[in-house]
Amino acid sequence: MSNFKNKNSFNKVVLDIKNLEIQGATNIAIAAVKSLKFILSDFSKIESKSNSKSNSKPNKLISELKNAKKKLFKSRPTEPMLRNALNYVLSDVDKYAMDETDKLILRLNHRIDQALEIISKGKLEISKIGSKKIKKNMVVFTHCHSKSVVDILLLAKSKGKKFEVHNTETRPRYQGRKTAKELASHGIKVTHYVDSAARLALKKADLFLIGADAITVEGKVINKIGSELFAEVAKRYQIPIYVCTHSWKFDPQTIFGFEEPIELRSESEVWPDKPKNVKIQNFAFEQVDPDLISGVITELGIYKPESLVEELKSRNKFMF
Ligand code: RUB
Repeated sequence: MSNFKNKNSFNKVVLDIKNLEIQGATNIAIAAVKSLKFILSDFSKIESKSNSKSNSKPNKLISELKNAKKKLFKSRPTEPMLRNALNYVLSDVDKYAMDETDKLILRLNHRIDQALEIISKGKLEISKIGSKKIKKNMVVFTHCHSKSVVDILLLAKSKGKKFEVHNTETRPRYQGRKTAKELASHGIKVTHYVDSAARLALKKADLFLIGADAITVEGKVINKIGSELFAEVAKRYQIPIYVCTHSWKFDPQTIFGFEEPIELRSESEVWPDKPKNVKIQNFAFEQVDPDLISGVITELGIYKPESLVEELKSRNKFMF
């Protein structure tokens, strides 16, 4: 076991994802993909220690990676981007079972770097496209903490655009505070509202930007609880609603009838010392009806939810 020096670092990432220390679909996918490097680095050290010219076969490494993938999948089962990113790296790993371990390590390190590059280029593209939607003196409403949304706003600010943001605190975990802090620290004017004041926040808004955790084959978007409620209010005030997301949030399993699960978190997050006979339902996410969505801003361009799925089938073949 002492050979596996990075195992704790890997397990920490799994735990941090589980406990929301690492949150937001894109951050989760990046952390998950990077965590595979800990395992590769352990095996690389073992290979160089054994110093053999026997060209060892990578069976043990492959089974360790499959195990790691399972653990990461389970750490946040409601995150298709995490699954897609890990599948991008590992989907054909069995093909290399007859190869040498060090060659597979090289190949996988390269594949991880490619996945990270796709994600980071995608983020940049989403920011570029999204920032064009922000016009002078606009009030932009957002909910929870989406790095995709934050990056759009930061890019717009860096281009010299003058606008302000209204955001909601996002009980029970207050991810909205993270958004408010990040934006304010870059000089963006932010007004922070409790969730139940979202109508007031939206009334004065010109644009509603949210992130996404998952996109289903029916074009439904799954995002933080409250998203559909606020989208319905926004619709009433005729405020355009854009979902900002990398295309890797699409869940190909939904094609085969799999229902995207909605994360049900612990009661204690909402009310730690609640009376025994009070039941709490703490859903973390909800589906947003495609009819409420003006467009989905992705790295591939802006799409209506239904047409995005068609585009993905031809562009992201590895998912299908
Ligand atoms: C975060 C959340 C974000 C999406 C998209 O929820 O709902 O809007 O994950 O984020 P949680 P990003 O805090 O429970 O993970 O745009 O960063 O991928």
